[in-house]
Amino acid sequence: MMHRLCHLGAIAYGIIQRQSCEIISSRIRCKISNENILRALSVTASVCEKKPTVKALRSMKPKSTNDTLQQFVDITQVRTIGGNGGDGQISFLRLWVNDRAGPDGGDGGHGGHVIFEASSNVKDLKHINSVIKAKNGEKGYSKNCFGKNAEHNVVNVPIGTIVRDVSGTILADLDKTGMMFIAARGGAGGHGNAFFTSDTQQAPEICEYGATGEDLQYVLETRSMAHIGLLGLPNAGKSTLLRAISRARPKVAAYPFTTLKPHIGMIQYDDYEQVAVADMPGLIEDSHKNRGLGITFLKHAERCAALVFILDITVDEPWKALETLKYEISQFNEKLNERPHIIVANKIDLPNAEINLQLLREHINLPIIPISAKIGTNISTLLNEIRTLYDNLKANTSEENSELFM
Ligand SMILES: Nc1nc2c(ncn2[C@@H]2O[C@H](COP(=O)(O)OP(=O)(O)OP(=O)(O)O)[C@@H](O)[C@H]2O)c(=O)[nH]1
Ligand SMILES: [Mg+2]
Repeated sequence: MMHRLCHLGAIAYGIIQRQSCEIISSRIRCKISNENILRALSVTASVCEKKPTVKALRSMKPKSTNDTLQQFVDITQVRTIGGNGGDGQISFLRLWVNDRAGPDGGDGGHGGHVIFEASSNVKDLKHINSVIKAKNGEKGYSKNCFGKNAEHNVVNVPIGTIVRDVSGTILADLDKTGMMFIAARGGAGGHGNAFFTSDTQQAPEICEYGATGEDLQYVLETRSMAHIGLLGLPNAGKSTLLRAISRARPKVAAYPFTTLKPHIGMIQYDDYEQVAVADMPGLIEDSHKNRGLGITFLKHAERCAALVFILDITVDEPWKALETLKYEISQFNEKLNERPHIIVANKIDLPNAEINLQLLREHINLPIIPISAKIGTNISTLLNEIRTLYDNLKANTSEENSELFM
């Protein structure tokens, strides 16, 4: 009995001890956790002082080996034809009690208009056909039946599309979602003979043809193309770089003017921000005088909010390439030189790149990012620089020049 009581006492003592232990340990835990929270808070405070860095995402999906055929279309000429109006009808009603019951020819329906509407669903003009037609109105019928009006042909264009006539005069600037421009009016439907009935003319045998729709030509131009434009002499490695940083597949080859039309790629960052980068055709000396591929693609550069100059570091005196690029764009539009930009020295994986890079650094007193677009050296630094440039642009974009940021 005594033995059992002792045993119970020991158990009770054990329980009490364990509980007190738990209380003590929970107190200690509480203290520790409080300390931890304080430490965590101080860490977060110190982290918050620094700007959080965003990383460019690397797509896990394997990239296609085929070249992208679709190019970015930022300017296009288009012919718009409105629908013709339906013809009126000549008809006389015959009833079994009255076989001369009077004229009953109905009017034709109106032809449809061709309308351009600004929409955020489209980003470029590649879906725009060279000829856009609207449907014709239906003809009138007997028994005073009017023909059906044709539906308008509404074509979506990107926000910020400028509509010009062929002589270059600006006719419309569709800079808000839903803004519309009637490019070609449809013809009105013709009247049927019932319309012409009068006191003096009780059985008119006349009707009208539907009017023909307008047939007009326009030049459509998007105002913004990409956030960042890649500029460089032919063969500098612009297309290779776009392939390296995005899923775009512009053609790459070791001969000049491989790229003839611009390509757009998107860089995706881990905070879901997307930065559009445009690969332009190569620029050469006297491009502003329409040499080489001419001023068309200098116009592409105009539609980018910031520029990245890509220099081939393996050529002799690479700083001359930068001078040429800057001279050409300033000759075309002086304001282009004031655009924020980054200078990139490409092909550092090749021999004598290091020496040329040092020489370039001596000649140009600006930050230069050495990369190899082909094997991927230093691409992440460039992507971070692009993101910083983009963030600064976004923060400094006023309402007036916000169109480049659409
Ligand atoms: N070794 C090496 N070769 C590169 C690098 N970047 C590009 N190239 C090569 O340079 C050649 C031209 O590259 P592209 O990307 O077509 O040059 P581009 O500037 O787009 O040329 P254009 O479209 O003609 O103006 C190709 O043979 C590429 O393989 C690089 O970082 N290292
Ligand atoms: Mg190219």
